[in-house]
Amino acid sequence: MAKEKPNMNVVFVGHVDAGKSTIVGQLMFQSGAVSEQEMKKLREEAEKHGKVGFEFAYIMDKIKEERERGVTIDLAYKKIMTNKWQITIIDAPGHRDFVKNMITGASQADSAFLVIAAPAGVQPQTTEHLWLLRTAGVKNIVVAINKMDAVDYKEETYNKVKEDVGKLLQGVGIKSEDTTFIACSGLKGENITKKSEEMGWYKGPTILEQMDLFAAPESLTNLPMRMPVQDVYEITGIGTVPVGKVITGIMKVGQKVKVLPGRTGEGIQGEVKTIEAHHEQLPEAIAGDNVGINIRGIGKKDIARGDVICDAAQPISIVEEFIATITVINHPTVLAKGYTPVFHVHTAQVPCQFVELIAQINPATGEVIKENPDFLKNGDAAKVRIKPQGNLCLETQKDNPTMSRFSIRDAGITVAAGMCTEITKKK
Ligand SMILES: Nc1nc2c(ncn2[C@@H]2O[C@H](COP(=O)(O)OP(=O)(O)OP(=O)(O)O)[C@@H](O)[C@H]2O)c(=O)[nH]1
Ligand SMILES: [Mg+2]
Repeated sequence: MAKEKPNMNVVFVGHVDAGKSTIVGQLMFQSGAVSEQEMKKLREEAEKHGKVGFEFAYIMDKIKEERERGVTIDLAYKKIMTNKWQITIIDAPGHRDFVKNMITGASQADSAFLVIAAPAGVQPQTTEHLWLLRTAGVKNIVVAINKMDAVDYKEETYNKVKEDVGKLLQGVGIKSEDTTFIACSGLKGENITKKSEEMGWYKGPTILEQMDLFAAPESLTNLPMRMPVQDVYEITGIGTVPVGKVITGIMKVGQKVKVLPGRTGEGIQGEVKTIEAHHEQLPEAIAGDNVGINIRGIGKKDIARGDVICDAAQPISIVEEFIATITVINHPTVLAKGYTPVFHVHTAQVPCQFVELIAQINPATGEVIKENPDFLKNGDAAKVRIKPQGNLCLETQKDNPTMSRFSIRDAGITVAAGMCTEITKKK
């Protein structure tokens, strides 16, 4: 059997109407995943809705409301094989009302294309999405300057947009010189899978070529072992079986592990007896593997969803307090000190209180705008101090990025998202 190619998740983000879905749709069409016949049908449907030009976007936008309005609402996924990877493309919405879906997409991504329409240039969600990509820990970011056909394929316009985006990148700590910029037209299919003859001045990769140029996702196997518990089953003949994904490190049979915070908040120790995936017993599981395990010394009453199974030699901390960088996405009014929504961290859900709004920061540059603001509103980014109201396991962005991220939800909506930068351990 041929060796499977490694997977890489690539998200397309950017302001509404920048042409994300069109680029992805064109990529699928030119790669042969969509036939001429299907394309013709989509063109007819676009015409029917008075949305000529949206036919490529329709490959990604399948919901009725998306097609009628000509806007992406929810995430859409497509697989494509390149020389190096099996790529999962995630097409995110650009409209500000659907930012929470974009955040989910960003949280799943290894790499990203930030799409900007050349005629429009930098727009509000260009900045917001760039900041959210950084919050989600996405390091590989490439800028696609799209709709080049609408500016007569002029290098001058491309350079002007490139310069403006360069300033934004600098603000989030990315060097413009180290960043790839792609001049393309999703609608006309220029520099998507084929080198454009209209833009002889452009020497960089096409969108498809770029896929193979992305650096490999960081190996998470070198970090301490963490397995957030998704569910716990009781299986006859085996006993208690917590299931979930090993998100960092390596778990081995015989390894001493600690379950934190556990029912008591003290944690409880055990030893990995069996590891199973797809009805097969394994000697070990590595970061990315979904498994069910049995731990000697740990019964049904000791473990629940939200607990983290850790290497006993390097356990995760239960936090008394932590400092985080957050972006307010969708709060009905304003967010102030004392607010206590539910924090979703890995598989845990813990109410946490905002005890201090340390500073409002510029989402584009990270610079302090205001010390100790009285409140935060939608679109604001801030450094805040948080106190969990229960036992919460968390790590800093520096120690373990995947265990540092969280979203904040209240009454069914994602109010904010962020990452932990400093922790005070519980005694
Ligand atoms: N001229 C021109 N128009 C384009 C190009 N790419 C997309 N468009 C048009 O831009 C509009 C929006 O395209 P979409 O692909 O839906 O944009 P999007 O970024 O996915 O939008 P949202 O997902 O709603 O944020 C449509 O009318 C497209 O025809 C392009 O390369 N050139
Ligand atoms: Mg779209």
